[in-house]
Amino acid sequence: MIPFSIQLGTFALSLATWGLPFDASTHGPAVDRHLLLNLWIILGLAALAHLILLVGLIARRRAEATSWHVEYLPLAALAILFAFLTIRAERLWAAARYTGADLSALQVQVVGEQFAWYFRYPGTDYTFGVTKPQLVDAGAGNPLGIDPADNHGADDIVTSELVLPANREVDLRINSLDVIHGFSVPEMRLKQNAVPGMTIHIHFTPKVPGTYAILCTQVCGMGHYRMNANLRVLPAEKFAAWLTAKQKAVQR
Ligand SMILES: [Cu+2]
Repeated sequence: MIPFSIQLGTFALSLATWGLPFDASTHGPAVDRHLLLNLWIILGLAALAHLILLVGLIARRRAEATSWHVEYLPLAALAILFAFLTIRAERLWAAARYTGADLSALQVQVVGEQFAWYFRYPGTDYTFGVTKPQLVDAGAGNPLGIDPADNHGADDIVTSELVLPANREVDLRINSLDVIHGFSVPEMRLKQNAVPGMTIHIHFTPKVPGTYAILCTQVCGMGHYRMNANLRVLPAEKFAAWLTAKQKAVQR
């Protein structure tokens, strides 16, 4: 009974004080529905398991040979239930990653580095310039190692805050310069590891303008606690003005 009381107490406390963070993305409601479905099913199963245990203790039946279906039928039912939950979750995961973004989506590169986030926009040519690890030099103003010999890189915009327009799909390509970092924006229901040597795409549509915290969710070193940045979602016209100002600054 004590473990069950702790579970029930934790659940009540989480409902009363924590809840899910505010949702500012278009795919968020589906993710939230799935999370809560998981929570209710697990809570129901935990309650059922404890009830069976309690009835067993009170009845104090003599041990007798049980037939196979008493053990295997509940196990089969659980296997089917968890397969259903897994497939449902996999569909949500795939919708943001494997199906690919719309061709009109805004392209932004997200790069994690001990202990900062950098964001790169492809500029007026809509093409990212080539980067080379040996050119990475944050002190000289080239934290991502953009190759000056490649013309596509000349108009690339690199920022330390992620600025996005509301109600337009965004295709993020996430990678890391050193160790594994975790790119996470709770209000956008986004969480994706940044893995060195890999470019991982994730696409979503922010819907509510505002400022949101970007966190690193992988313990990536001594400075992990201060590895954060801001996501600023702007109305379309304000975002266009911001981007134009940034482009002018790069061309100067
Ligand atoms: Cu990190």
